Amino acid sequence: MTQVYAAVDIGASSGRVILGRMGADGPTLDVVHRFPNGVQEIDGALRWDFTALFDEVLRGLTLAREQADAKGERIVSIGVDTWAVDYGLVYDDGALTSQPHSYRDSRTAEVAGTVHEKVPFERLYETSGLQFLPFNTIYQLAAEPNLENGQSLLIPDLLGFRLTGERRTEVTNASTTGLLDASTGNFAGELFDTLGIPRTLFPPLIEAGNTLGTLLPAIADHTGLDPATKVIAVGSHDTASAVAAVPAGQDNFAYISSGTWSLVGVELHEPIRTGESRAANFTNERGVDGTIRYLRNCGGLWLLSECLREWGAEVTLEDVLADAAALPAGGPTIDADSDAFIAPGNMPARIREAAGAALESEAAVVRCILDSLAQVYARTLAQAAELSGRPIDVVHIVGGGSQNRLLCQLTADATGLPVVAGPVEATALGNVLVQARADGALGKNATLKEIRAAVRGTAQTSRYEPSKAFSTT
Ligand code: ADP
Ligand code: LRH
Repeated sequence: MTQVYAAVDIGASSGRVILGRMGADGPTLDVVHRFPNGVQEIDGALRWDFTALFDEVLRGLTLAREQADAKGERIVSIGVDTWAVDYGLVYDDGALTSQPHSYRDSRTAEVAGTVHEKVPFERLYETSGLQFLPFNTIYQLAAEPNLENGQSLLIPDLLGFRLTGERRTEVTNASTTGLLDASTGNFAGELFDTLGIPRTLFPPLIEAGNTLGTLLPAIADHTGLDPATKVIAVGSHDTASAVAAVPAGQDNFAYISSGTWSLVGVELHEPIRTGESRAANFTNERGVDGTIRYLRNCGGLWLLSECLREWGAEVTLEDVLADAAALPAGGPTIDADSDAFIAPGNMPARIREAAGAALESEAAVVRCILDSLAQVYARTLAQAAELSGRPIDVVHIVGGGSQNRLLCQLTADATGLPVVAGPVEATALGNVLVQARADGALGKNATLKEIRAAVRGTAQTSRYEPSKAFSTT
């Protein structure tokens, strides 16, 4: 019976359940279920509807099992990844205290100062190496009224818990809390103590590639899956899985994981926590196999998707991108990376105001967003190369944004570097390949290089050459 792997991958804008197969050339994916995701106003705050998301996951796993059955295949394991930073608080019996807050909720606006009074940001950075983002878990926890009554499970860990009954904190995502020591890869106990966070708030760590558990009987019954189906810890931070599947064939590559956010940087083996790095607000997130993603979380296609939400069904992504591509270069730009764009609502007006220009058509607003993103990418990649001492020969763009041909070309032009765009579903590929490795279908000791070579075997990519001279100054 052919072995297949189910990847549950939920981004801030949509989720999917995907079946991954290992073929002779490399992995192939079948999207069996897609569903929308987004922040919602629930009980007076911006939150995720976790109950609805879990229902979609179960529906997707049921469809995946039906599809596998129809082909005479067996789902060996399931891996779960989602966006980072957010968590659900659960009581001892596992029930959620409320729907999880979204990182876009304004509750953290006031708390960073309080946290930094207890532990100056310089010290936080020396320990965790995490860039300052007002919504990092460490600040969200400071806004919680009561941490004594339960446990905090990061969103993919919460899904894993609901599937298996096992409580763990997967390391790649733990590194986005601000509470992990970047040198040791363990929780920084003294930070918990100084900030008054119970050391037992998060369950014990688990590394990607290890088995979290098998399905709870009720989940097996509901989905029709074999109760022996494993849930494997993958790079549960979606960006960790995406970067594991960047189809790079050389060392000197940079990546942009392009979706709601743009995660822009290079892969290293040791964190960089110098004063210059802190000043440039670069982050050291943990990747699969102990790698370090040295990157900046930059503004992303949230700016565009929020505009489309405002404009309604009459303006389609395809049409507005075609119109934006026809506009001349050199139009107004904004700082697409500004915190001013984190909150939802009224995005076109906020962009026009920041641009100080009328931007009369929708296409002009879109062109402004994309020119501005390309500018941010060029600046960030130049800094990444300088701060890390690692030259960059090629930029890989993966994720939904790799389909945006205008943005890919503008990025090549602004950076002066060739851009290789795709695969779109890099995150799910990284998720599936870590499962396939754990199962032995890829070789139990396969390195990240070998994982990437497997991706290259089947990935659909497009190449964009820079069309003008490059300058980083
Ligand atoms: P996330 O994981 O953060 O939810 P995705 O990686 O799914 O994000 O990327 C979503 C983004 O991809 C959308 O906001 C949209 O801008 C872009 N995108 C999706 N489909 C296309 C397409 N056909 N052409 C251009 N851009 C696209
Ligand atoms: C992308 C992502 C990113 C985080 C943000 C909260 O989906 O996980 O890496 O910074 O969401």
